[in-house]
Amino acid sequence: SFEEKWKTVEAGLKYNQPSIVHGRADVVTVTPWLAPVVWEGTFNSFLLDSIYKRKNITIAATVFAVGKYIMFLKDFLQTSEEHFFVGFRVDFYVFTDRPNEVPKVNMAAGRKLTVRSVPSSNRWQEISARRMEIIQNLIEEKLQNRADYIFCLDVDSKFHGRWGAESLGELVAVIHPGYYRDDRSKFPYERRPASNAYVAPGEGDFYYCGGAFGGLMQEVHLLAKTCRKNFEDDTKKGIEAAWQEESHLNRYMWINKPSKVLSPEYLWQDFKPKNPEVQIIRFSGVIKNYANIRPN
Ligand code: UD2
Repeated sequence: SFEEKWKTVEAGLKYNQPSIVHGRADVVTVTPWLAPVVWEGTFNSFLLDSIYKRKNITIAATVFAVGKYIMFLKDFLQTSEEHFFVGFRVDFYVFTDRPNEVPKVNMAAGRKLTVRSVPSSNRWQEISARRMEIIQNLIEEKLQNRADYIFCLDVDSKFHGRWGAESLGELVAVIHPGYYRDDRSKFPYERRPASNAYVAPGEGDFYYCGGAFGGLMQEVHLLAKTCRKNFEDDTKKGIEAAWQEESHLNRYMWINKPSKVLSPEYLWQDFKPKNPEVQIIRFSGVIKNYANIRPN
């Protein structure tokens, strides 16, 4: 079990000698600004757990389940018990307009779930986009001194493999599984200069997911606050970015480089066949019928 293995770690960790000449050769494991790109085979999970366990940290995670998306919550929470920061203190914050339909999921000691009500909405774009405002408020009102790190995750997804301390960093972005082999001219960034989410041709590092991001509380607070303001200023001008808050997040990560980048192992999509460089899928979006689950 995790606890038993961790005892061995505490007793004096024995692990394979690290190498700086042998490693994964099929993927890039560091960005040009020297942020690690986390791929399977680049880290030792027990070593990382032992380092972070000593710090006695708390990880907060937000998830939105508005309208029919409540149906995804059970699998999301159940699989997170098996894979997401197992052995750590984890506080989930569920935002929903259907608090009575939040499923009962057994959670391990040290893990808890808080349900917060949010209004329903007739536009899915608004639900998706208002997340930044709600995350900003949550951090300001509640989390500033209560948790160290925060991850913000899409609910229509499940965990299939470890997502743990290797993902911790100041500002953490996840590479979108749909575009990482493409030229950046094909990335679906917002391309209208009038939008605050604008990314010019010839700019941009990667295309990141709106469905998973995180980092230190202060960093994610600044991200949420900035994206919310940029989104609202766009709205005043009658512009909605191509992929709502995902577009604003991509603009933010272009200006403020993430200190750690998670490979597409950390957010795959079930409809996509696995590419050879993806040795493990840790978290993946389920197949959904948009017409049946979105309000419009
Ligand atoms: C992409 C992004 C998503 C968001 C969206 C932008 C990934 C994998 N997905 O996904 O994060 O940036 O584009 O428009 O990066 N939600 C509800 N109720 C609703 C609609 C949405 O609760 O009726 C919440 C829910 O937590 C969901 C999230 O908003 O997971 C994103 O919405 P989506 O799943 O419809 O967006 P999708 O899959 O097109």
